Amino acid sequence: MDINRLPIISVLSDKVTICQLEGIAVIRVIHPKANALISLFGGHILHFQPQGCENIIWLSKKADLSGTKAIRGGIPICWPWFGKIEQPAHGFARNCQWELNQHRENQQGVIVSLTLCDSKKTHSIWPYSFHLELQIEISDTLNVSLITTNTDNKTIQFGAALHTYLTIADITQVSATGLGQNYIENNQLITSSNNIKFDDEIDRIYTHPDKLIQILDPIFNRKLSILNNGNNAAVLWNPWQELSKNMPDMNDDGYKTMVCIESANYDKSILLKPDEYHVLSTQISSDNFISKIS
Ligand code: TA6
Repeated sequence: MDINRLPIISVLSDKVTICQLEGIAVIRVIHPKANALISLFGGHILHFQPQGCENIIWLSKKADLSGTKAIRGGIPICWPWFGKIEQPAHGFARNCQWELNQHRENQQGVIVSLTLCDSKKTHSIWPYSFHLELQIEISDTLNVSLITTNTDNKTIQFGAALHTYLTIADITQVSATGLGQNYIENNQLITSSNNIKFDDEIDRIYTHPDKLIQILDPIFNRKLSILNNGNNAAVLWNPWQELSKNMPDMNDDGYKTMVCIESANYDKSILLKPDEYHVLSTQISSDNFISKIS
């Protein structure tokens, strides 16, 4: 996708523009430090490309951009739960229209803040009042923070994930570090000190990850560093061939060029009393792989 050619809806500054991408409105950032696209539908980051680098965030070529279905790729906001604990899968925040709260910019980059509050629609799914703010800092690195504030008069209990799809050159050639040895897969708790192999579908909740997770990509000659905070797990997902074929919004070979590393609270274990808040974050950066290890 050529983000320079999107039809413009309104201009916020010479670097920040609201554009139309098929059925959704997106905030387009074109800055000397990095370019980015953020969909107001879902509060969903679709693109992040520091200057001089390959795009870091993967978006499916067949993603549904009509604004009626969750978008395949980018950074879906899973909230107020992760996975299929309840319906809809991964919560409702990724299917809601978010508001642009404010944006700020300087020579170092652009900060965009989006908000989502409870509504009649959200109360029909989850009967609590809340305020969500998504702070997105676009610079050499991408910093994403999801701030949940309990505006209800009862304690709320929830989970969340920043379900990041990362762009890689070839799934069979990458390796991952920092995920730890303990994970849940197919409802089983597994401990393994073996290196992670990418040769089949993988869907794991790592329960004791390091703060820093890295994806080493020798073909793109880069190391993606993911620094998570406020999470109790890191999720690793690649659907592989068969599942990709069965997903209408994924190319058959889409699995080859993506891997999900998610900053997650997978089990609805966050409790917030009225007026309390919680911050879940992820910071993503790219370094030259070869030069750093030599
Ligand atoms: O985070 C991994 C996962 O929960 C997988 O189980 C897989 O289903 C994936 O998310 C995508 O979920 P989605 O609802 O977007 O199809």
